[in-house]
Amino acid sequence: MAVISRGFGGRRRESEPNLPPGQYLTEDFPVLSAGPTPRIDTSEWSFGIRDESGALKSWTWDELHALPIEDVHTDIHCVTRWSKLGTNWRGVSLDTLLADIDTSASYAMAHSYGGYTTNIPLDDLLGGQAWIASEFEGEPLDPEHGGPARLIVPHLYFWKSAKWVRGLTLMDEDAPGFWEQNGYNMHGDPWTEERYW
Ligand SMILES: Nc1nc2c(c(=O)[nH]1)N[C@H]1C(S)=C(S)[C@@H](COP(=O)(O)O)O[C@H]1N2
Ligand SMILES: [Mo]
Repeated sequence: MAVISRGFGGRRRESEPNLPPGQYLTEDFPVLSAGPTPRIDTSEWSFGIRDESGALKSWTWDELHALPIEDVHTDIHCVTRWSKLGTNWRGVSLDTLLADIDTSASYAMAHSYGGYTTNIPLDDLLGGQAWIASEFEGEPLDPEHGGPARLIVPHLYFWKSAKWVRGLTLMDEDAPGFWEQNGYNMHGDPWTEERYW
């Protein structure tokens, strides 16, 4: 028995098992950015991972795209309560990028062009849970949505999915990123409503 009602421009299906608590469904793709959209040419783009000893490994756009690209079919959940089910992305798995990096760190800080940061436990970036995505629904990712490439960690609230990502810093100790310093949760699991501290 499906219960469907309309409101706030979104549809709430109480019986939708893929909708985490407190979320409503949207067919739109809202843009949520804390500042202006940076424009980064792929010829100038790079992605780097700095480990806890300070060693840096980085990839140019072409180097990144020479790695295996995966199709990702996933739901996304924003802490402002919209969820979008069944989105399609293409990107390089963080498993691939972290494979050659010898680290005992437990946390990562994602850094974006434009200055945004967000912290994520390393375990949440491994095991087929996170990608550097450059395509959405068969098209290059729009700049407003983080193009040329963004992090996606879709099992966590979407603020962890840093748009215009330029790198990760691996850390032994957890530290808060941009929204986390402003009261958002250090982890952000939508199923247990880890919204704020
Ligand atoms: N660099 C950057 N990444 C970001 C943000 C941002 O402001 N800057 N906002 C976050 C938040 S709060 C959400 S909900 C999603 C929104 O992604 P969208 O604009 O593609 O919907 O991006 C996340 N990543
Ligand atoms: Mo968000």
